[in-house]
Amino acid sequence: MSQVDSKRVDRSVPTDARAEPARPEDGTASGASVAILDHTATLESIREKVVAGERLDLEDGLQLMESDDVLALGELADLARRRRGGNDEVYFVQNLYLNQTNVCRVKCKFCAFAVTQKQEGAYTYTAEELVEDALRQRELSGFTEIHMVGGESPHVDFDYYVQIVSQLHEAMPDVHLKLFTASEIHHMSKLGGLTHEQVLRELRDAGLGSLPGGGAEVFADRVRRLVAPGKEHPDNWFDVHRTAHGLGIPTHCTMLYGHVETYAERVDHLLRLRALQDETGGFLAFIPLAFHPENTVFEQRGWKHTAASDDLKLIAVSRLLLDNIPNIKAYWIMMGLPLTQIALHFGANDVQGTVVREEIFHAAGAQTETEQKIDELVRVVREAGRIPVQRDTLYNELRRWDD
Ligand code: V47
Repeated sequence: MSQVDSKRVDRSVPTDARAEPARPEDGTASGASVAILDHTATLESIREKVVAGERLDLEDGLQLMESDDVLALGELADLARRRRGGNDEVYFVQNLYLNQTNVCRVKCKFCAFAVTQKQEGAYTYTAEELVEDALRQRELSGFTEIHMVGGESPHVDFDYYVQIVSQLHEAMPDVHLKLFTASEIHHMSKLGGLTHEQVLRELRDAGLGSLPGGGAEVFADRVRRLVAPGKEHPDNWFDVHRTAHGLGIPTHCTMLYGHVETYAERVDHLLRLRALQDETGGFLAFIPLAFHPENTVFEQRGWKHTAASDDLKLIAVSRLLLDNIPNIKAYWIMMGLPLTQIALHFGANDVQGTVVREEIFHAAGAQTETEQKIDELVRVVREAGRIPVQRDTLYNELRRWDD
């Protein structure tokens, strides 16, 4: 049984924890059984809700995840997107990726990027080095955003992060700084003996513009215990994002799928994000992140890259359930450009960015380029029958190609 098949019959959020990631063939299917679904009828009742503008619930989410009718899911998601005001525009941002350090104390089992300070290849850049690098890159491409995430290094202090933000902001005041996952913000609060609010206020005052959505993984305790036992509790992820939204700092949100999570745990994750968005409205976009197993313990245990059908399903179901998050990103770095084009017909309306120099997915086996030029992204979006729109981080239009 494949990893994906193993999830189809498990509709509960399991509570048992295992010390190690399960082998694919161990799955979560044992003993469970559900009635064979009449997929056509099921999707028809969900379609009626979409057309009526009714919110989908947990049961709907499970039925969507369990459906093998990927084309029908895509069509439904595109319908939902359009009924909520979406049109043919597809966004991208011109951005530079930086990683301040790959040194990390956490040792998440899905991660091929992190090292310890003593390992070969460990690096921690100073604020000056990051500024110098960014300025050099800026001569080559006129990015409007810096996206930076990194490890939770125990060998730096909170001031290190403040210096990074303030020096980048001073050197490039017109560039939006989208820096540090909620996990890193939580780490800073520990380093500095500060609350999340104190950390975020200080970083915002130094020039931070928004937060990326990483660190969310899958919120279910069972999954966290299996894939990221050393990571802070998901409550901290929510507290950081809720606090950021309260301070006027918009954020992104993610889900890392395709490892040990069940369909029920995916739906639970999406509904938790939707609930916070109801409360704050601070999420700009959701980005499903497909697990890349290379150079992780999962590779040794037989895990493979997610199937294209699962990637498309994730895009579609996210669009259908996250009725209050305006943008769903098809991350070309993870799915490649051809599948990204199809994802634009499955509910996605953003292809992330030009992404100069991605490291996290490439450490874990991504075969995609590490950079796309604007011309190439424009071509890809156009060939998919959509209108390319270059945006800034806050989704203001900078340029469009609709001739
Ligand atoms: O939290 C780590 C994921 C995240 C692997 O907000 C992996 O626009 C797949 O935050 N296979 C960090 N995923 C990256 C991140 C991000 C990326 C793109 C866009 C945005 C955004 C944010 O990367 C981690 C984890 O969930 N990750 N290792 C891996 N082997």
